[in-house]
Amino acid sequence: MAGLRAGHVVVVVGSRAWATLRNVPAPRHIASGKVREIYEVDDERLLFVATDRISAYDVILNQPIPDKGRVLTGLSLHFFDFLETPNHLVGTDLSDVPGLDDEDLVELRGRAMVVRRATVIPVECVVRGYLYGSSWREYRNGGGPTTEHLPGGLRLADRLPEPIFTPATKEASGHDENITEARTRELIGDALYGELRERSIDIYLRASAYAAAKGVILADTKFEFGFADDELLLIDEVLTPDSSRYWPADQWVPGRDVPSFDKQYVREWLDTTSWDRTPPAPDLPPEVVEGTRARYIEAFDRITGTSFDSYLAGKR
Ligand code: Q0Z
Repeated sequence: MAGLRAGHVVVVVGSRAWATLRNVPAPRHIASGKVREIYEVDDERLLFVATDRISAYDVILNQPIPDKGRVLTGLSLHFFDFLETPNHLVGTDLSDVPGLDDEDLVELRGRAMVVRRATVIPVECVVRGYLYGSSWREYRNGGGPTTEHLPGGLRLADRLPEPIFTPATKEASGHDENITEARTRELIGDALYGELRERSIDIYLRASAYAAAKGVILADTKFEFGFADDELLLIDEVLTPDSSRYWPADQWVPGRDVPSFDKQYVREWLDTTSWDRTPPAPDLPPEVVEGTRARYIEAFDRITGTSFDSYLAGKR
C-alpha cells in the first residue's frame, strides 16, 4: 500500500492537532504479487489488497486501471457469498485494522479483505472446462501434464467432455508449471489430492453454471487452498478475471482464439504498436485506460447481476 508510513510525530498547536497524527506503526507488509499485496493484521489475520495494476502479455503495464482492484475484490466477495464453501474471508470492515489512517482507508475502500491466515498448500488448483492456453499448447505439441486424461481429436477452445483438474506449482520465475497427477500426489499426498480435486471441480461446476446463465463462459480458473485450525479453506482471490478465463458466450468459436472479457481491448491496442512484449510496455493512452476500466466494470455488472456503483456505495 503506497502511503503507509511508520510512526509520525504528534504535532499539537494550542489544543488542536493540525497534522495527521500517527503514533502507531503501519501494517507490516507480508508479500507482493504482480497485482496484489498482503499485510499483517495480527497473528491470525491478513489484509489482502487488490491493486489497480494490470498485466498484459505477462508484463505489468505502466498505467494502472482505476478501480480494477475494487472490481476484482467485489467479484471475489460475490463468489465467496455465492459458493458458501469454507473460505478465508473474515470481512471488509477495516475500522479495527490497526495502523490505517484516513488516507489509507480511502485508498483501500472496496479493494481490501481481512482474511484468516492459513498455511498455504503449495499447489495451484486449476480447473479447465475448455482446451485453451498452456493446456492447448501441450495438447498440440503431443501432450503434457494437463492433457493426460483427454481424448484425441480436440480443437483449440473446444469444450472438454468434463472439467479436468490440472494442478500447477508456482515457480521462482513467477510462472506456473503444470504438473502431473502423480507428481501432485507425491507433493501433497493422495488424501489431500482427492479433497482438492473434488472441491475444485465442484466449485468450477457451480460457478460455470452460474456464469453460463449470464451469457459468460468460465473457460478455466485457478484456486488456492490453505489450512487454518485443521480446516481446509478456499483462500486468495476467487473467480476474478485475473484468476479465471471468462469469455463472452457469443464470441466462442471452437477452433479459433477467443477474446477475453477483460483484457482483449488493451491487448488489441498493444497489438497496434510495435511493442515486442518485453518490458517496458508502451504507455497506454488515456482513452485506452478508460476503455479498459469500462470493460472491467461491465464484467462486474454482467457477472454479478448488480452494479459496480452499488457495490462501492456499500463500502462507505
Ligand atoms: C496468499 C499472494 C501476494 C497476493 C500468501 N489466507 C492466507 N493465509 C496465508 N497466506 C495467504 C493467504 Cl491468502 C497467501 N498468497 C498469494 C501473494 C499477494 C496473494 F503477494 N500468499
